[in-house]
Amino acid sequence: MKDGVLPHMLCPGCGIGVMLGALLRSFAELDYCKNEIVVVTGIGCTGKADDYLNTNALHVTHGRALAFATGIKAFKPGLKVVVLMGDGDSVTIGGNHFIHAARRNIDLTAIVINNFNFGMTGGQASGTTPGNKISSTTLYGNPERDFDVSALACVAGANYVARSTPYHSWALKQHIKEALTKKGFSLVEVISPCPTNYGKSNEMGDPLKMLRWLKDNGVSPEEYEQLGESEKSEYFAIGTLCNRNAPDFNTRYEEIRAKASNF
Ligand SMILES: Cc1ncc(C[n+]2csc(CCOP(=O)(O)OP(=O)(O)O)c2C)c(N)n1
Ligand code: SF4
Ligand SMILES: [Mg+2]
Repeated sequence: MKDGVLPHMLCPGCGIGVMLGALLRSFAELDYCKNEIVVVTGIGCTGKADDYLNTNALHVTHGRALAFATGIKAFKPGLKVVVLMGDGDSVTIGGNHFIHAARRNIDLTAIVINNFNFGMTGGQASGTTPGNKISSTTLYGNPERDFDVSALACVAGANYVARSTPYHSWALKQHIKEALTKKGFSLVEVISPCPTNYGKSNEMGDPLKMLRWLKDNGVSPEEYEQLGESEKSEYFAIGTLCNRNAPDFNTRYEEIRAKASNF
């Protein structure tokens, strides 16, 4: 942990701390040694998370965490690479890196805190702010539609995709463990409260009410499929959403290199 980072910078009711707790418990339960882990972060409230870790860490430019992480994994395949990003970092400013990391099926674990806005800079709309919702840049409602972060990773080629919330903290930890042990690109999307910006702008109530919203509106993928189109915008599916075993980038690269060396 860095000097001077306590008391921590997170607002009361923020979901980032629960994600961090679940990640640390996952490392401990999997018996990972801190020297074999690299945590890569971008910029934002989520991007500050590595301040509280004593693993190897790389804190890089906004939207570019997956590009740096790809480089680490390509050249040091033995390292366990974990990337912590906000929705702004991952699928807004960094959207191109996100789809290509999933398409390459590079063997790393991305954890995306989706709080539906650019939290750190005052609650501007991001690529996951739902249509009609209020943010500091869409004061009368967002005219755009939002990305489904998990669906995007799944169609782009990720091997493992799960969605959870800080309310479902035990399931969140289990998904992180599955993601960490899965070969190939794995994503855990964490639908997370930002009471200070998104929650306040959209009158979602205090942190407790926001947690209740996560409890009530996170449903199983089967239940979600049964919902009508208008209801779907109010609910979200939680659980494992995609699970396959396609060969990861490093495996394919080594196969091709072996073929090339036979010429
Ligand atoms: C290239 C660049 N553009 C914009 C910024 C300003 N900036 C810093 S943090 C941030 C918002 C981060 O939002 P998100 O990734 O969703 O993380 P959160 O704070 O919500 O956890 C922005 C826009 C920056 N630092 N660098
Ligand atoms: S601004 Fe939002 S995301 Fe950032 S620490 Fe506060 S509650 Fe969390
Ligand atoms: Mg955000």
